[in-house]
Amino acid sequence: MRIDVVTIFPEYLEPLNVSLVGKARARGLLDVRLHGLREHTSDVHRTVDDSPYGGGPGMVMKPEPWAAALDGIVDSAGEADGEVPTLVVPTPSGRPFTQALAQELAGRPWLAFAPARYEGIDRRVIDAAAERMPVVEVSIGDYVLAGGEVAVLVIVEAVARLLPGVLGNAESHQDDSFAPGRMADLLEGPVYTKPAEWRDRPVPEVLLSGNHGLIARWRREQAFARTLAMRPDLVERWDRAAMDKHDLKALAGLGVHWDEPSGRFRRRPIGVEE
Ligand code: JEB
Repeated sequence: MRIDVVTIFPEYLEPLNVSLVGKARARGLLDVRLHGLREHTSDVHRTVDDSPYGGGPGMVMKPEPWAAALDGIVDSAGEADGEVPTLVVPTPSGRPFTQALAQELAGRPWLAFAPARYEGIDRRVIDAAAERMPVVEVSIGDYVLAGGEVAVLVIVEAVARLLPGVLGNAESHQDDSFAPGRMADLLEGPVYTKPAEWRDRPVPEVLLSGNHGLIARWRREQAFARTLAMRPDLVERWDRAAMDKHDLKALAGLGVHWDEPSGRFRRRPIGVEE
């Protein structure tokens, strides 16, 4: 996969040289190219921002440097003409970034990222780009950052680990909490390693039992309990057909039952006794 990033802070993207993404690049699985937005200005001050039309606080990123930078990236496709990147624009008003979107992006051969600063980029840049290439405006969560660079790091890491050959078998992501399939919508429970006892805290005995059926069942119960505690909103997405009799018993112990009228699992209301 090829990834281009246009930013006024290329140094903010140094983490792309490290760890999983850095290794994927070194192994030739990922071709990451950083571009300084100010290289595409023509005034002595290398200006990338201006005051907003209509007034209001803050500054807005000027269209011309962005257009020049994006033109340069699209033109760099060269002989592979007709090839365009998918443009990913981090913004607090974007589509929520999820594992499903990470998988969608991991299926594309070429991504270009446009992390902004200030109050964002002049809208016409995104509208014009969308006439030439797929554009996805993405938000990494419901909190406010000062710019899009950290969002790029998040998205690139989530996408890179899905690329063929990037993760070793030992780090397989088949059971990830949000991956589609059996474990979808279930958070992972606790994990332990040696020593078997540490500061008077033993590892749960079942994990040392060697009984793999029992271990799998215990882990699943832990996952149910964890999901209920941390993400009760996920409970209504649980699939009845994915539960066996052991699951239903474990869930009953946690106060969760299948509700036939609504066709979903429900938490027993608290403070309401028969
Ligand atoms: C992303 C950004 C800003 C209003 C307008 C601009 C560029 N989940 C997220 N929170 N914040 C951002 C984001 C994502 N993805 C984000 C790009 C920019 C914030 N800002 C600051 C804040 N409020 C400028």
